[in-house]
Amino acid sequence: MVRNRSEMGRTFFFIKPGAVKRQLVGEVISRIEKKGLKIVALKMVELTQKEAEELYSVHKGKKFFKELVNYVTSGPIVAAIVEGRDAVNVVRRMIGATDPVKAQPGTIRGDLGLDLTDNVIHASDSKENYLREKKIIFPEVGES
Ligand code: FUP
Repeated sequence: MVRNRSEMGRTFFFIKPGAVKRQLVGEVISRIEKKGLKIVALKMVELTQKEAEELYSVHKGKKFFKELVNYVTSGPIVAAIVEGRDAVNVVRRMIGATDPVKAQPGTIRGDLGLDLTDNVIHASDSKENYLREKKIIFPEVGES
């Protein structure tokens, strides 16, 4: 079905180091692809301390900030940009609540995680944050 271009959107997510170590990359990407979202960009990287601090800059100063930055820099992550109808909100609903204990079964965090910091996946929560976050990992991908 041809969709109105204005309904289309992009979002950014990354699979966290714990989930990469647990070999859940295929499972997570498969769920997102099966939903109908199209992968526009995909890469495995190790975040530098500076990149991690930029990604989580909204949490700077909070007591869990240092632990969070240490955790996301502890091993490779798999980051992606995906495209589809209302992508930001669709992916946020698919990942579920921040704390996997509270995330509904059927969501990525609800089904695949248990720990709050090691909560499987990060995804942008607004178009503004998508543009800010994707620039850190995918500076070569244009804004749209
Ligand atoms: P989310 O957008 O769902 O990833 O949630 P937040 O932006 O509120 O939190 C960012 C990350 O900080 C979460 F992935 C988990 C981590 N976190 C903690 O480790 N401890 C806390 O008390 C809150 C969040």
